[in-house]
Amino acid sequence: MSPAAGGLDALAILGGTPAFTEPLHVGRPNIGDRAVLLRRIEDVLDRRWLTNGGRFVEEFEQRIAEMHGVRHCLAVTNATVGLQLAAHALGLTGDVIMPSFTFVATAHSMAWIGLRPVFVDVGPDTHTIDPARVEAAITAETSAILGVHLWGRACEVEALKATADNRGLALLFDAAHALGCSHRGRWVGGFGDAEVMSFHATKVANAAEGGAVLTDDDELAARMRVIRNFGFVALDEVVSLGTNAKMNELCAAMGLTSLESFDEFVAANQRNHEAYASGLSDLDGVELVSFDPAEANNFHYAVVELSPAFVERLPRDDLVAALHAENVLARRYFTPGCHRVEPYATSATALPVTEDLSERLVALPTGTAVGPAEIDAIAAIARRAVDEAPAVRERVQDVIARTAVQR
Ligand code: T4K
Repeated sequence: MSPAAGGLDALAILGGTPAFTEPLHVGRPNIGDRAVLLRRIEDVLDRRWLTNGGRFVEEFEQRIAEMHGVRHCLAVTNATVGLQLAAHALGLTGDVIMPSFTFVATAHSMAWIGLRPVFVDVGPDTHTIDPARVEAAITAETSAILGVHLWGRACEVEALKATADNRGLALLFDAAHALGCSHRGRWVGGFGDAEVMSFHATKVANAAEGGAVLTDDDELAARMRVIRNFGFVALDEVVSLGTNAKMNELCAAMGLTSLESFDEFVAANQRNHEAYASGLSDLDGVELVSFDPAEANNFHYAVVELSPAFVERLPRDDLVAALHAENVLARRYFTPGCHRVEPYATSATALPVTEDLSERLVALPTGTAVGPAEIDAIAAIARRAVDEAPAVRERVQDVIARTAVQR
C-alpha cells in the first residue's frame, strides 16, 4: 500500500487528509505461497485427516525442532495453552516469577491454571526480566521462573539458569517472539526446561492460530504429549489429567507454508528495520530498538523508544494519536505492564522500569505488508508531529475533553 496521493499536506489530526487510505496494522499477517497452501489444504481434505497427529502437524514439529536444534517440538493450539501445558507437565505450584513487561498472555496463562504470577522488573536496556530482581523475589512459594524473550531478544538465560538450579526452580521461557532467534550463538528453543513459541496470525511465521513447545527433556516431552491429548496413552486408555491442546492439520498446513517463506519474511523485516533506522535517524530522542548483529533475529518487532525529553515535548500517546489519524495503527506494546491490569492490579507493587518503558515505547508496522515507501511516510509524520507538538497536544486534549463531556 502506498501513501495517499499528494503526500502529507497537513497532519490529519490537525485537519489534513490521512496519509494512508487504508489502515497500516502492526501484526498484519505474512502470507506465504498461496498455491502451496491451497494444495496442502486439498491434501488434508482428500486424506480426511483433520487433526489428532496428522502428517502436516508432524512435519511442522520436525521443521521447528530441526530449525532450533532441539530434540522435541510439540505443536499446540496457541502459545498461551503451550505455556499451560509445560507448566502443568512440570508440576508447577504456587508462585511463578515473571516480567510484567510482556503481553498479558504470559501472566494469564499461569493464572488460568491456578498459579500466581509474581511480577518483577525488566532491565531498562534489555527489556527482559532482570535476574537480580528474580533472585530477590524468590520465596518458599516459588516453583518457577518464566522469562520472556521480548522482541526476540533472548533473556539473560545463563543468570536465570544459575538461579533456577541453585534454588531448585523450574525454568520456562515464553519465546512467543523468538522464532529463528539465537543467544550467544545457540538457537532459542533449547534453554531452560521448555520454551514456547507462538504461531499466531500476527507473528513472523504463522499457523493462523498456533504454538509450539520445545524441549530437550525426553520425559517432559513424553508427559506433555499425553497431557496435550486428554491424558490418553493408547486407545481408550487415560493415565492422567489432560487437556486438548492439539494443533489441527489446517493450521499446520498454514504453519508449514509460512515456515517455507520464513527467510523472505525476515528479509522484509530487516529491510524495514533499516528503513526505520534511516528514516528516523534525524529525530532527536527516537531510538529504534536494535538487535545484536552477532545473533540471529527475525526483526519482527519495529519498536521505537522515545527519550524522556521527547515525551516531555510530545507524549507518546499523542504521537500514537497523530499516527492513528493518518491510518498508521501504531501500538503501545506493552501498555500498561501486566501488574497494572486486572486481576493483578489490585495487589500490584510499583515496577519503575516497566512503568517508564510502558509510557515511552511505540510499535510500528512492519512485515511484508509494508515497505520503505510507507516507512518514509511514517517517519515524515513523526517528524511533522514533533515540529507541531504544541498543536498536536492541544488537539488531543480537546478530543479528550469533548469525549468526557459526551460521556
Ligand atoms: N507471549 C507473548 C510475549 C506474546 O506476545 C503473545 C502473543 C503470547 C504470549 C500468546 O501467544 P498466542 O497464545 O496468541 O499464540 C496480538 C496477538 O493477538 C498476540 O498473539 C500477540 N502476542 C500480541 C503481541 O499481539 P493484540 O490484541 O495486540 O492484536 P490483534 O490480535 O488484535 O492484532 C493486531 C493487528 O493485526 C490488528 O490491528 C489487526 C491485524 N490483524 C490481526 C489478525 C489476527 C490482521 O490484519 N489480520 C489478522 O488475522 O494481540
